[in-house]
Amino acid sequence: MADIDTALHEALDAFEFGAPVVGAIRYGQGHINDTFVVHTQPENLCCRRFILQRMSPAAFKRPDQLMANIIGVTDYLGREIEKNGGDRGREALEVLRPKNGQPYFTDSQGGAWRLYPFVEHTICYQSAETPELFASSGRAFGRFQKLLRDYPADTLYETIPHFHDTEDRLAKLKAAIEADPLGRAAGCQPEIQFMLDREADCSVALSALRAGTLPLRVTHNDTKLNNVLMDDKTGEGVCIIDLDTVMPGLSINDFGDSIRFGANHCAEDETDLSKVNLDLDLFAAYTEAFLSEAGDALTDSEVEYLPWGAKLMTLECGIRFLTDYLVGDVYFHIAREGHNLDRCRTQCKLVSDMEAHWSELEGIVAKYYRD
Ligand code: ADP
Ligand code: GN1
Ligand code: MG
Repeated sequence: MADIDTALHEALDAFEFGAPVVGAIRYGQGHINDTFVVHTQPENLCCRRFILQRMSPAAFKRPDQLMANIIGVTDYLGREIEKNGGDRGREALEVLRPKNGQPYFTDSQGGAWRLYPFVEHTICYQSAETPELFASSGRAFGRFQKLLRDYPADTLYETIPHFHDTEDRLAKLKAAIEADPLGRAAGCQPEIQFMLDREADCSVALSALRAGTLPLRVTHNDTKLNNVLMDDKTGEGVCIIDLDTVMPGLSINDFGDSIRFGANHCAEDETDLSKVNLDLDLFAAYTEAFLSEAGDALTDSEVEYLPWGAKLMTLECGIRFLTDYLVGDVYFHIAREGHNLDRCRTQCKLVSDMEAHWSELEGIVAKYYRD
């Protein structure tokens, strides 16, 4: 059994913080990595903070490749931000190497740890409190897409194979239903049926990719609102974080995953489904903002498929939560029994809502394209 406290102490010894460490505590609401904020106390100066993370062994089999991607992308973003007159120390993550000079530290249990400066004077929101705030995140993710437009995609490793391969996600769900190792399938038949009824949908974006209608780009692939840090005074997006899944992918998925998580007023694990509704005003605010930054870099077909990005990311995430529930919650961190099933149910509700409002979604996208 992995002992995270022992490993954390080894990691704290492995990095140079430049001042005494006064504490390290769990931080944030990510579902994947083990994240700690480290407080240090330089003499006669304010406390300096760092983000120390153990990369998830369940999600990432090759931390060497993962960190090569992140170092390549953060260096590139930093240079582009500087060229545009921005502040690279604040607007791009910076990988801080361990004392041994490697890109990350491996503890005695095999865990891989990395360190970033804490980006201060920012807020990480868990829900879009206003359309303005959500729009700021849309501009930030749109800008990210644009900044990486010319990044050499062939130098990126695929950190999680088949990450947004929705057909493969459905196949894995079917395998989990078949194996049903914990006997949980009987208790979630409506959710299983919901996913199986949408088998044809799972191929829509992939068929467009195979047909050459949608191009592969360098994308973030995990564009939740809590993966962008917002300025604590202006509310503008400052820094895109959680770069573990920056890989060749579809622009519509980056748009779609933001909508999935942010265009409603509920937490992803809300159990009162009557509260879980797609908010068309939030959808419109994000669409306008995202297109204002990324629009020129996208083709007509990509823009036309944006509603599909929203629906497919939501459907796929529901499939993933359900699969993880069936196999015993081995991938997403959970805080209670049935947590992944609760998360799956909110995704089903949002997919149904998107289906019910499909022509409105298309109309909003058309309205803001080259407006
Ligand atoms: P996960 O993959 O588990 O979601 P993240 O990289 O998103 O891990 O980090 C989890 C949380 O930690 C983020 O949602 C954010 O609140 C916080 N965080 C991560 N990196 C930084 C940073 N450099 N500065 C400030 N907060 C950060
Ligand atoms: C995970 O890492 P985090 O918490 O930002 C997951 C996403 C899911 C999301 C659902 C690497 O995101 O793909 O959409 O949970 N990240 C990975 O909330 O699997
Ligand atoms: Mg995250």
